[in-house]
Amino acid sequence: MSIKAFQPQQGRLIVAGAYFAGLSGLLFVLYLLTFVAPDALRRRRSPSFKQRLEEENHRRERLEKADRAAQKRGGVLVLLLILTGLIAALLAQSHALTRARTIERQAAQEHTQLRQAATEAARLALQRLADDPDLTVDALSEDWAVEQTEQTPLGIQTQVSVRDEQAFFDLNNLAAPNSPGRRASEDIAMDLQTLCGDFAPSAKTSALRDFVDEDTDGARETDFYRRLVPPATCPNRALYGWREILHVDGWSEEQLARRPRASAMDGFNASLIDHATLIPVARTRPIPINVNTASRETLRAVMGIEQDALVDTVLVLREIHPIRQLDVFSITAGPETFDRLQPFLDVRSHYFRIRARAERDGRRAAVETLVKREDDGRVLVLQWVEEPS
Ligand SMILES: [Ca+2]
Ligand SMILES: [Ca+2]
Repeated sequence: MSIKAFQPQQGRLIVAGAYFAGLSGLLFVLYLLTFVAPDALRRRRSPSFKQRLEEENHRRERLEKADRAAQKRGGVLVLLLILTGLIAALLAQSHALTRARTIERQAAQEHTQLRQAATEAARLALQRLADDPDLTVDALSEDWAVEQTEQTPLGIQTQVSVRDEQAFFDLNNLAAPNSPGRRASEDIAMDLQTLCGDFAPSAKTSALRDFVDEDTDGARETDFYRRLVPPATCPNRALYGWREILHVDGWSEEQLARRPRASAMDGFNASLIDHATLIPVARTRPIPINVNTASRETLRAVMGIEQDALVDTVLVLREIHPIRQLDVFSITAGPETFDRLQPFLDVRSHYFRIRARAERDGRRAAVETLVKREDDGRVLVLQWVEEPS
């Protein structure tokens, strides 16, 4: 039956239900008067009824007393159970805390051991640099350039490599003033960016020079950065690392991304971070590249994209043995070109970056340090960075 069909009959059903309830009530009252009431009157008039009633009351009192005693015992039991649970929970928490502290202490000890191993590996690399038997020339065939892998008695694997920072063109050279008659560091920086597929590097390079040079004469100096929202600063000093270059107007992660080698733009698909570096030291003259360790792209950028013959001569000569004198290029390039390039070229290196890593059971620690090796072989630490664990 649908709800609409049920509604008209609803009133009638209620009335029928009320009649039925009234009739049932009447029948119940008749039953009480006929059967229950006479029997009750008889029992009440009986002499033994009062005695039975008293006995019944006594029995009920005894039962109630026994019930109360049982309830008391039950309460004590529940309290004991709660207390036992609380003690167990406290013991479990104390055990968990002790265990967490032990794990924390073990992790700290583990990290200390790994740090010590990485530091020791870096120190040995510094020693190899200082022990270089020939400080007048540096090439990648020398002992310091060989990556070292070792295992300590504690079972820690260490790996250390030394990178010649002068194998790269230092973009902080833009902080040094250009000398008359010499190649400008901006031209090198722009040629390098062109080799990296950036064919409009002029504004970015100019902004980078303003950012790192001491003076405040330029379009992208302090005034420009103060007007930005939010306001920024122009440090007017050599940059400490790649993160800082991202604050230079026009520079972004895109310039620092590693580009795929297999590109249709063959010859212009180099990655800037593979051929440039940032040595964080103030200077009045550029820090040159080492012709024995620089990549082909770095040599092309420094010597000029049109100097392919000179670049090829360098690559051929250094294959035979490390280049000891730069004069040899005076013949290939001509004295004038050689003179222009000379401030940016060297056959030895002073700046090196050491990366040491220690590893055991998947945990590791790493240190990176930038050092300067003086002409007499003394090695000075310029930067020391520990990788957070
Ligand atoms: Ca050497
Ligand atoms: Ca400046």
